[in-house]
Amino acid sequence: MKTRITELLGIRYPIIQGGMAWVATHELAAAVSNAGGLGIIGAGGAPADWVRDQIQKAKQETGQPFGVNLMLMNPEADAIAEVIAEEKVKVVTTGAGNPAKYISMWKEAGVKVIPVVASVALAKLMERGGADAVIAEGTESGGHIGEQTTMTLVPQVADAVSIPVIAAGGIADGRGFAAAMMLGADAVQMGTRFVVAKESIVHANYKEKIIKAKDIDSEVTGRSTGHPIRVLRNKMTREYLKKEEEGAAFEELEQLTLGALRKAVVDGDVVYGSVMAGQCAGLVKQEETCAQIIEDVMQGAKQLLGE
Ligand code: TUI
Repeated sequence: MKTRITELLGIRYPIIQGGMAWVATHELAAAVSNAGGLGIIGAGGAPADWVRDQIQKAKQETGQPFGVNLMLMNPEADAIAEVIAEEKVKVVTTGAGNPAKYISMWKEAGVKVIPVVASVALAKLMERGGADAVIAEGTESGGHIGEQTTMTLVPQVADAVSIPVIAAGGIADGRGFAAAMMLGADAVQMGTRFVVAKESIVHANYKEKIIKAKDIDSEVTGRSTGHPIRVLRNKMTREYLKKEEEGAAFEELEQLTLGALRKAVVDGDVVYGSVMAGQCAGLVKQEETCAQIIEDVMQGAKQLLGE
């Protein structure tokens, strides 16, 4: 399937893997790229030298284009932005902030720039600043989220900018892909479904928790702190939401979540850890290879879209 995004990035299928902190390592990114999508290494809160090492490993594992996601709240964001330019990574996506100050450096290095936006205003700002495309990410997503739903955000962003739009949030199968195209998207980004991929290094407990999740099993922690994060419900979220309701201080809440994502992904502690996942977790039924996931999404979409 050809779209403005497959043309822009030189990839076979308009499917991008979310740049998930701790989850989106070189193993997952290379597997997605080798399967014809765009794999992304998630810098998350990691140091710059870790990101460089991941990029170099991915270059060994795939000859296809791949990207890096820069989470803008990372204290080493400046250094990581430079690593991305130095390593001439094909694509950078950004999240949880405004990447305007890095765009010219990346463009000069030939890096395609695709910021995640959660509003029309930021999408327009990014287009004016030279972004090559934007990812319009709805509140159905896992992790750090905005307020708008994918259903409302994607068409409004598509109307507001002339660069390609990638839809994210709630998309896990061919139906979601087809719907995103109908909303005006040129590609989709999927996170939750790729967490459960065979090539994903995530702990088996985390994958199992996603596979077992039902429609109503995600919750949003941190609305009161200004950092809303969608995760699957467990002991940690129950405690967190109770404390939040009681008006707990930022520091106390931070204490509950500090290192919690690592705990879930690496140690498999899905009781006290932060099991970030989107509302589409209920659509994810089994562990499959990245190639099987992409094949399934594209097959389903092609039937619906009649292509
Ligand atoms: O970034 C994400 N999702 C994430 S990042 C993350 S790591 C983390 N861990 C603990 C605490 C905080 C983060 C987990 N999940 N998605 C992309 C995204 N960006 N979603 C929403 C936004 C966004 C929101 C507001 C982007 C820009 C924005 O406004 C920026 C501005 O300054 O105008």
